[in-house]
Amino acid sequence: AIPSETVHCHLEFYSKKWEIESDNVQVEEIIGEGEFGRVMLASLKNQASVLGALKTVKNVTNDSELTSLKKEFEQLQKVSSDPHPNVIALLGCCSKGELPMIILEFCIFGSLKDYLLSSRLIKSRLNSEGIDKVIEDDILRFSFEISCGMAHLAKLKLVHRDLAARNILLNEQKCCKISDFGLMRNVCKSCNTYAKCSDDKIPIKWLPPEALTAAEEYTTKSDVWSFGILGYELVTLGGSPYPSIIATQGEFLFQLLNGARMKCPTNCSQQLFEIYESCWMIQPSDRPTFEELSDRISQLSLLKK
Ligand code: ACK
Repeated sequence: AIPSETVHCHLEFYSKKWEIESDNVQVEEIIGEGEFGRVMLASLKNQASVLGALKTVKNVTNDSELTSLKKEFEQLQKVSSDPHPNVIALLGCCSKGELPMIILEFCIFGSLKDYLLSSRLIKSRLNSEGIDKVIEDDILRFSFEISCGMAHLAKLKLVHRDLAARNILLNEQKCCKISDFGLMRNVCKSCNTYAKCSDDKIPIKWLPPEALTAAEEYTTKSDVWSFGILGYELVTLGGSPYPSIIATQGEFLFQLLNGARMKCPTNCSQQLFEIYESCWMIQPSDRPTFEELSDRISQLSLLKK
């Protein structure tokens, strides 16, 4: 039964299966803060030495923050019935505190984007903070893991909508974990569409033409396009896509429809880049599936051995 004595009970976050008593959650430190909430490191007392990443809202009266967290909780629950090593796992939730919280598995190395940028400074293969100099083998492994995790989300009919290196987390084994999926965080409240909004927070350079037009047909094949852009982030160690294009959403769409695409960076093998390029077909149905992508990437890894 739902406890009635609690003043602050966020019923929409209550789940018998997932509820963790707040007494069993010890907050250690703030890890990050974004527009859509706050992330903290927490230790879970009832599960010996388990660390979790606690996500909450910054302002409980802000509906869009609450909706976003709730949506994330729902999506994570869907995945929990069929978990995957490359998709972030849900550990629990707390509905009874002042702020609702969800608890995710903790990924000590943070986002792949930051990891790639830090690795640029590493001269030898290993250093004391555990950040490696990223070589082609790592890029192939990251690509493979992300495509496997995405194939799994696609199988569960979950569309990510913001697949980018900033939303991939690395755990202690530097294993990729897809996070922040299905949030629709880019939906602009004022105009209520994903595509038409002129808000510059929309990551237009990760989006395919169909997501940049009014049609707003966003599917798993749109995630495939973003996977190709993530590939470019990998091979440039956290570089920004289309570095030479400064354009509004409309101008950018026009350029894509006229065939503007990123070129293979000099340090990247042509075979690997061709895999990422195949994700940038105008027609969604001409793009590969995530299963095909993981097959092609694993073949390339085997060829190298
Ligand atoms: O790049 P970061 O260190 O990784 O900074 C962001 C910040 O919180 C805001 O999203 C970090 N973060 C999010 N989820 C987790 C998690 N499960 N484990 C570790 N860090 C996380 C993210």
